[in-house]
Amino acid sequence: MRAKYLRVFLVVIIIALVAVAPASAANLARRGVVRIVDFDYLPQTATIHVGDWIRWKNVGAVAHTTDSDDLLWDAELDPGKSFAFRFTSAGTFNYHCDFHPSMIGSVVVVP
Ligand SMILES: [Cu+2]
Repeated sequence: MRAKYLRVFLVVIIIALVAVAPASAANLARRGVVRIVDFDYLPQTATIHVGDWIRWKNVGAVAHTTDSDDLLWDAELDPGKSFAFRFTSAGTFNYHCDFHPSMIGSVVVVP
């Protein structure tokens, strides 16, 4: 009798895990964060999926920008500020800081 309940319990657990796992993976893929630390984008290359967002957060002490090389987005970020952009097509999207030409980064968007 006890073994039967254990089997039922295990089946319920397995069904629950199968149902929940894909949803959790999808939620995790929905956004990426690039921290701007004087004077770098971290990570310098961020990889996400089509439809995901990237949020740039300036955690440094001076103002920076995130400017798409292809003019897709353009944001100035004072210390403590953030900006998010949604990528709706696959490809590699390079960007830079208008104030500091040595600061460059890229977002790789995969299908
Ligand atoms: Cu900068």
